Amino acid sequence: MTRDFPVLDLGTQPAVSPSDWELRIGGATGQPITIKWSDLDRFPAVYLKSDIHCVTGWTKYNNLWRGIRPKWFLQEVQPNADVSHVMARGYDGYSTVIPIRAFTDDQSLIATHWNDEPLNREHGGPVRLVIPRLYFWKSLKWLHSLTFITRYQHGYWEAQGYHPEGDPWKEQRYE
Ligand SMILES: Nc1nc2c(c(=O)[nH]1)N[C@H]1C(S)=C(S)[C@@H](COP(=O)(O)O)O[C@H]1N2
Ligand SMILES: [Mo]
Repeated sequence: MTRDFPVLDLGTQPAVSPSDWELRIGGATGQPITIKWSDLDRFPAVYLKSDIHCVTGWTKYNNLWRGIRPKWFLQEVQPNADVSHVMARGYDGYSTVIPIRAFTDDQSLIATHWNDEPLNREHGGPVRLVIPRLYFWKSLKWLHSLTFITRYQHGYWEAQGYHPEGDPWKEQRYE
């Protein structure tokens, strides 16, 4: 199933079962919440086809992702008006920073399925982000928390010189 779909991470692939999975949403919001797997049913699932652009040069076209739209979450969480970015953290300790506009883009997903199969552990299951308008390092695997922030901060790769935005069409690879 993962043929021609490279696996890239820090070297640990946390095993998180759907029943253990938790997503903590907080930061600059009046309404911090924790979301569990069964809560995802409250939101409509959508299918989106998108391409993967990795900063190291590979591209993988026509991935069919299934998940829920980040902007639907926001209706529950109500981030403050001055929120500029979301800091996403994974169960492996990895983090990445995403401009709020890219996070709420219609192409973005909190994904549970890839090509009609539940997301496997290697590719970030049970739940990962898919932010197709940005380079793939922003598509965080093993999603564990989302923190709304009002000023840019580095995530893991951004602290090592990757670009704060990471727009493939502008070739924003490194600063
Ligand atoms: N939690 C977590 N998410 C992550 C990473 C990571 O190390 N940990 N690596 C990023 C990088 S650099 C890339 S290129 C993609 C790779 O996703 P894939 O393994 O599904 O191809 O995941 C991104 N999301
Ligand atoms: Mo990457």
